[in-house]
Amino acid sequence: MSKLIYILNGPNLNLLGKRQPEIYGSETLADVERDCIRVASDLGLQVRFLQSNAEHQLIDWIHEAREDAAGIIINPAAYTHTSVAILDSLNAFDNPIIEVHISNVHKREPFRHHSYVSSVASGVMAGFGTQGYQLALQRMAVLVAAANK
Ligand code: CA2
Repeated sequence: MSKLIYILNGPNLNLLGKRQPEIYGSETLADVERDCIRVASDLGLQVRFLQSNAEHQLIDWIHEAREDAAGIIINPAAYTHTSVAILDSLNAFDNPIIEVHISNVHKREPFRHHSYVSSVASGVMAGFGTQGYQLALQRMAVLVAAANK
């Protein structure tokens, strides 16, 4: 049976493709979800693709992932830089975690340079646009296969 990967998206990412295309590109979150489902299926993975503007909802999904996910790919958006609560919930997840940022956060304002999530992530994608999600899935497939050897 194919392994399930949670792809979690934080606040305001529902606006993707609708505002600030110079930073985040013109693809909508629905486009990103469609691409992820296609790439995951080629890799023999299944995805549950979710977005919320609420910190508690993201935490509840991370807890849910403890029961049934082989990995988490997360773009915590602004919570990246603020949320010890999301870090704590990810610390309770035993399988691989990959952090994704569409923009290159290191080229932006200093407050975006620190991530609470990076300390628990196997890897971090930043600045690859929405393609970063597909690249993260490719890496996740390798990590999941290695964990099952
Ligand atoms: O580059 C990323 O993926 C970010 O996680 C995006 C967050 C930002 O706070 C992080 O520093 C970097 C912002 C997500 C908001 O997304 C929007 C998309 C289109 C229009 C407005 C907001």
